[in-house]
Amino acid sequence: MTTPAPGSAAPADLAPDRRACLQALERKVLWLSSWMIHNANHLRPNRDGLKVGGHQASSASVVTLMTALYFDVLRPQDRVAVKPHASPVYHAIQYLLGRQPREKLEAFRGFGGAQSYPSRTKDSDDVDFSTGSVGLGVAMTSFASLVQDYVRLKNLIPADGAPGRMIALVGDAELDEGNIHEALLEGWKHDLRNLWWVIDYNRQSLDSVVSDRLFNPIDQLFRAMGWRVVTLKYGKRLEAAFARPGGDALRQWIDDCPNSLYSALTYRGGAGWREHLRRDLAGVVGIKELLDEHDDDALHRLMVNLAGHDLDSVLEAFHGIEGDEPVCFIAYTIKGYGLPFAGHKDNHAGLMNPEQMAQFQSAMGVPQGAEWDRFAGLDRPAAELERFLASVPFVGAGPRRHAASPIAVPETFPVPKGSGRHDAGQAGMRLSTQEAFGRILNDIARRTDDFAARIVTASPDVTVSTNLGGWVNQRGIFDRRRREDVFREQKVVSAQRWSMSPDGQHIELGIAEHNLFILLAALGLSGPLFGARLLPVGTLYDPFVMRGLDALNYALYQDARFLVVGTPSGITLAPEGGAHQSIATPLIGVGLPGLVSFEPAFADELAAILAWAFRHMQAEEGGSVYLRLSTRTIAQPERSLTPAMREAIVAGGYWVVPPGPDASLAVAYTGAVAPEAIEAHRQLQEDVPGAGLLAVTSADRLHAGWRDAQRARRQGDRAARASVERLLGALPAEAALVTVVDGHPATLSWLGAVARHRVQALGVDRFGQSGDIPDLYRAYHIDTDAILEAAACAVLDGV
Ligand SMILES: Cc1ncc(C[n+]2csc(CCOP(=O)(O)OP(=O)(O)O)c2C)c(N)n1
Ligand SMILES: [Mg+2]
Repeated sequence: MTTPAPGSAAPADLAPDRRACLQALERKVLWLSSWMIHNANHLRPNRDGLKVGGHQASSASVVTLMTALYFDVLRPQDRVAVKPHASPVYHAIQYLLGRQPREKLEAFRGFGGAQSYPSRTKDSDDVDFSTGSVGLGVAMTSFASLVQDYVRLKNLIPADGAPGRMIALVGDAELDEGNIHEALLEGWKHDLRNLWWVIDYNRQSLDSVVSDRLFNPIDQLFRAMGWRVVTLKYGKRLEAAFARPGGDALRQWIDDCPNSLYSALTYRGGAGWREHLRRDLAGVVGIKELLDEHDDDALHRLMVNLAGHDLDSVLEAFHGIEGDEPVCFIAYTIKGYGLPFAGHKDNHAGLMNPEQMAQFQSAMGVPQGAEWDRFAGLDRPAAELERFLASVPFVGAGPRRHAASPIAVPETFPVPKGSGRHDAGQAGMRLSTQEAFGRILNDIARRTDDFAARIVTASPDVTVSTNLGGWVNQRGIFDRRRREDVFREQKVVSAQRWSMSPDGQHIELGIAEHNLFILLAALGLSGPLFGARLLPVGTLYDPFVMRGLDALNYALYQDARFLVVGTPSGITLAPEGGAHQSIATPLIGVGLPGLVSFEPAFADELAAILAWAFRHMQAEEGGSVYLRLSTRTIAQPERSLTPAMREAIVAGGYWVVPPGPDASLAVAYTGAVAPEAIEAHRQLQEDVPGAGLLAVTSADRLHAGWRDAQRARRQGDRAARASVERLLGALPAEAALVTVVDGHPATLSWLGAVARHRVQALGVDRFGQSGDIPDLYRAYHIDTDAILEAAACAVLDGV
């Protein structure tokens, strides 16, 4: 895609009154962002004694950059991730644009108010990407640009519109986050376009001043990744001073000035600058004159005139970009610029005290009582500013969030047949849930409908080993350019065909799991971001869900919709050993909001769950879905699921063998341990007549249903009953439950609380190790004998 970045009017086109309006608004954004935080901390009643907080210094740092972007440079199709602690700046800008009511600002950091960190779902003023956990929003822009290419190259959105730029406003310390580097490398592989990262190079983090000359490695890093780097260092006033006699020495002095000293002098003000320049540049022709011409205030203003606070420099830099290559702007700024604690190393969480705020208010010319006024204290008439704001290109085209119509999902998927040998004593052919998943996708790949066309898969270098190979062979790998499969051309025999083209529907990633989840976040927001709904499916080894966990959490926090498959899982992947065996992931599945998790045992269950999942991913009140699958091949039941059975599977569980009226025991199992549970149950029949066998396909769904029913009853709906309550209501109250799962036992142990049954909870709560399934199941007490032992204990001893 070579379409140039849109809307690049040269700064010369900027009529003088527009520049004046921008300058006035810049001032107002600084005021409002500071006031919003002050109001939250000092003027709102505080009921709990907690510091409310907010970041006046971090906000002040990006006021000029964000003023230039939002009021001039951005176009409606652009999408922005704002560094989390600049949330007040974002909300102030939206308020000025008439897209955020005053009450939200007054309630900043309060319940129902503007959020502490920009939130797509909780804020009402059109946040493009949520931020908060530093680094993730930045990476999100990379993957959003990949998704934009994906939907454009496939003509899923009208081709006539210009592509948007995906823009991140990045804190300099944010670059310490490893996920940014993972995203950079991955982005290089995918030849990303239309991506801007604007680094707020204020040389301060939370605790301290960052290392000197950090810009060097940053510059080199981005260039090495194929980015263009634009450094905005000195503002127009300093540049003019550099052109005077002695200017070179002055520039050299600032260039050489350690970050800490520059920050400290910024805090001290004019006298400090004077003292140092007089001493360090004594005898340099022109310096004395320069110092004499400037009083302390003027000298201070000159010395802090960095380009990131110089509107003209910033506009020039942004408008100077043509073409669609990724650009990194290193914008020199000062943390707390324009505020009394500018440059102070401890200013991250610093707040102006009431006296400082009063002084600031008077310096800003804002009359008492007019603090929320959009234009009070500005040197332009309100009518002119209103006219200017009405002409801001960013908001010119109406709502920026797209509505994307749902994709019809097939009612059911054919259940893949097992293969291999019949097991003695066990009916049906053998199959693993992972293989069944691959086969169902393989079948979907043969479809010619829109449903199949909208599925996009992704995997961090485990495509083949998570059984996506068949799908990829048919649907191909996505790449902006067409590339043939060299092995195939060279007639090297392989089961995998890896041709790449813009038509491909699989995005192959490097190993970094963070990237998978952030890509899923971007793919899962393709509808609202770009207007084309996608059905993303990501696969990874289940233990490595933990590696990508913050990114998964981030994706869900933004209400991105996707299906993630963790496979293989548990100690069941036996010989691979403890480092590859997941234990806590079932609890992650239960614990994460916005994610419904399932762990089916059989292929027919999986088929039913998948059909539901693709609908749930698209439902208004739906969410994402997580499947925990296994490579263990187990005998498949010979049955044909009725609609009621499918419903029960999706609801979270069903009685394989309902308990008899006098049953004293039931065994409840999840996932790959089904054969052990079935066998234990068979052996129990003689001694414990009427014992039940409960299949739990989703502890998450059962638990959520239970909580919903409890809440409904508290709210007066006395008849509300959860499916798990109906299921366990069939088991006499004196009976015991033995639960078993290849994962943490807390996944199922709560079942005992539903209808007050005694519980023996089996599961894995120690790190695993290499072995085969019989050895490991025995060692970790999830084998048939362990179930029988637990049953005996429960029934005979009553514990
Ligand atoms: C993953 C994560 N770790 C820690 C934090 C806490 N934190 C918030 S801002 C910050 C420092 C950020 O410094 P920088 O990116 O330079 O931003 P500045 O405030 O200087 O603009 C830290 C450590 C966080 N929000 N996210
Ligand atoms: Mg910083």
